[in-house]
Amino acid sequence: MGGGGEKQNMQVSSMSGMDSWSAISSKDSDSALDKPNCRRGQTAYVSEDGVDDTQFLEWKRRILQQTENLKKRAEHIEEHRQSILSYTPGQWLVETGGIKRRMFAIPKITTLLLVGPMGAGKSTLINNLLRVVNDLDRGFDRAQVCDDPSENGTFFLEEYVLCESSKRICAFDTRGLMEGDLTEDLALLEHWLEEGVHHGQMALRSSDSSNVKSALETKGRHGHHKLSEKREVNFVIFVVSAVAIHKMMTGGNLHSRACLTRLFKSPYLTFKDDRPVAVLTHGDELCMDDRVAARIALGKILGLSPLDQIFDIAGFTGRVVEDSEPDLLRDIALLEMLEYVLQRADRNLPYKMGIMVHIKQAWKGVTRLFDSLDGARKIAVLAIVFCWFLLLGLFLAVTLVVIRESSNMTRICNKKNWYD
Ligand SMILES: Nc1nc2c(ncn2[C@@H]2O[C@H](COP(=O)(O)OP(=O)(O)O)[C@@H](O)[C@H]2O)c(=O)[nH]1
Ligand SMILES: [Mg+2]
Repeated sequence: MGGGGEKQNMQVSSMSGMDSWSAISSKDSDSALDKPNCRRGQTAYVSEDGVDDTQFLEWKRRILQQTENLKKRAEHIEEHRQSILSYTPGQWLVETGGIKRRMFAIPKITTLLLVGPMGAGKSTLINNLLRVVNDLDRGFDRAQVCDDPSENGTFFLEEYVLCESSKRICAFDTRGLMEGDLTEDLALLEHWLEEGVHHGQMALRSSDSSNVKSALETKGRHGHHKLSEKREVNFVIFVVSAVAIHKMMTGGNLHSRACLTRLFKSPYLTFKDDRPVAVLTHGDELCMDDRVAARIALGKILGLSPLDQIFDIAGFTGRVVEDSEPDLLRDIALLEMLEYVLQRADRNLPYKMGIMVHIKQAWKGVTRLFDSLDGARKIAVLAIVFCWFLLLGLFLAVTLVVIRESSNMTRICNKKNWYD
């Protein structure tokens, strides 16, 4: 993948539309303030987090500078697309510490997992990635986008092959988080990251209403997901809506804020020292100051620098909005975000496992399955296991007796033959 030093660091932001950016950059920024929710000058929540006006203006200046740089790089968008299209898993792997390339478990396909709150824009992001990587027409939709995700969200994990020609990169759309018990969300993350993911796998929570449960169990009854290949997750994209952050901070919703932090900081989402990449969506619905403030606030919540690892990419939603994001800026930001993620995925590839690790993993899986059973089922399983061991013991004892008897018989026959 090409690119200079700046691109390697990928401190990039697509930020808002070219028009609204130009407006903000110029002295008269009123044109960017016609949007609902606009709160120019009301960045109090940023101040609460210890960012004073001077710091805020500095962040804003740097973010605007990033956008200017991004505009320049957009001239080479085709090179970025080609570098993604020619990507092969392990391309960015670095042999260090005497560990050779052959010692890494390089997958056939690099798997990215999109996680985040319900309605954050995960499915929209997948559609946008598919469109830009494969150079498809606007409005191309494959992942199911829901205007009311609580009614009809993503309940089954869906695999999307991002690069249709080479089939070397796939992304999984997942069920929205932060709609119920946080411990259940954390358990889902642990399950996906530890056990791997299947296309069509159901993401059920025990706190789901009985209606949802029975509907999902009916829909997923064929268990087709077991036929699909299991994918180990290579990197995570954490999707958050700027509007949600804005509401969270202005409304002083400390609980949601704490939940977001805990989810993001789940050790299962971290690959060695690399945290997931964060994508900030819905920024097009805010005015510039609020958008910058939301990005700074997200950096504080997740413990990231607003300029590093937070990609502000408002998704193309198919709706005709007056000053919607210009395609070119969004597309280059999407491609650069993808390059960043692929580099991180390759750098964190696991080592090939020895037999003992396989046994340990299998044992872990068995104990986890056992723990998930209720009391009566646990007793039944223990009884079955006991009977199996009993039968095995009996079988071994009988086999030993038979072997001993047959060797005795052979000896007697041999003696008889000798006397004869
Ligand atoms: N304005 C705007 N709307 C978005 C953006 N991303 C997603 N949406 C809308 O937000 C809603 C939820 O999006 P969806 O992708 O289904 O969210 P998911 O639940 O995380 O998969 C849909 O109505 C999308 O059209 C964005 O960046 N800007
Ligand atoms: Mg979705």
